[in-house]
Amino acid sequence: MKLTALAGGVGGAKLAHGLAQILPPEDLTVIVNTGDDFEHFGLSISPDLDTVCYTLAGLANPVAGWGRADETWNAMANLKRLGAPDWFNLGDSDLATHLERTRRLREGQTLSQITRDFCAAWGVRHTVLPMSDDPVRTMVDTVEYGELPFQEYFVKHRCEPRVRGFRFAGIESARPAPGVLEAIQEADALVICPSNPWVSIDPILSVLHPSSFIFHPLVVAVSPILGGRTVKGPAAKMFAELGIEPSALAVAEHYRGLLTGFVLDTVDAALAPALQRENVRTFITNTLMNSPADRRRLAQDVLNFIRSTPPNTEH
Ligand code: FO1
Repeated sequence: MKLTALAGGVGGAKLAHGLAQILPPEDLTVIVNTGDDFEHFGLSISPDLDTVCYTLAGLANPVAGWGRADETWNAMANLKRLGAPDWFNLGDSDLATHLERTRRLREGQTLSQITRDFCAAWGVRHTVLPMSDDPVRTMVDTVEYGELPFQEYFVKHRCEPRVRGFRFAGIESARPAPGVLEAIQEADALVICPSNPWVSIDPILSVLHPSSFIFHPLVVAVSPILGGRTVKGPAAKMFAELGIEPSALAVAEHYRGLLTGFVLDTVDAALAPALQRENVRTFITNTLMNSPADRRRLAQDVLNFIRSTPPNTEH
């Protein structure tokens, strides 16, 4: 079975890793959000792409989920000593990625070419595609500071400002990267990973719409919210600040019209009937991914669910 997964950073990377443990390389493509990308110290940084690639390569920091395992921080310590901005942590090994990506982009290579080469160098055999080679920058509209570039909201201000809305700067002229539309058309099913719907998945959907996504007959999402909270990141806080009660149901509502099936955590089993009334099939399981074995188990659940779900011909 050929799957295409849509993913943001840490949560998306974990499920992608689980799927990659089961599916052969030719059967899994991961399309990754690039709305979090930014320039820092003159370097082009693609946090979600790096998180997905490092995770699939087995190189990711197992505690933080982003950055590299066994990282050293000499460059950062020395930058700090010079009075340089130190709110965004760049490890020594990770810096090599940003240096080489920046050099290649300046030479005229595309982000998707560079990602393909980096994956080959890191031993990642499944296909990882940036959603677009064109720059898209997620801007978070906040009560306290007005519009903030995503990483300033997320890292510098630790997601504390209250959110009023989002804008994906550059989205009007951004085209899906080479291979993205094909990966969607050729997939037997699409999986929306348990990533933030507002800032990880919406940028990808915005690049795709209206070309193809909404017509896919089999789309399954895994809820990033369980028991009204997120495991990591500000998704639940964002829902609340936008006036929507954070719940798995709110996530499914967010993807209304796209979904064939929805995977809920066991703590949210009581929400299943409401979804079924909306014609969305549900699957209830433990969605926590605390270990590589958990990732594989959840991925297997998602695959079994997809196999038992008939495509929605009304899409
Ligand atoms: N997240 C943090 O919370 N603090 C950091 O200093 C930080 C540095 C960083 C460096 C490289 C990278 O690829 C990711 C990094 N992240 C950091 C994670 C990143 O900002 C977010 O996880 C994503 O953008 C949200 O998906």
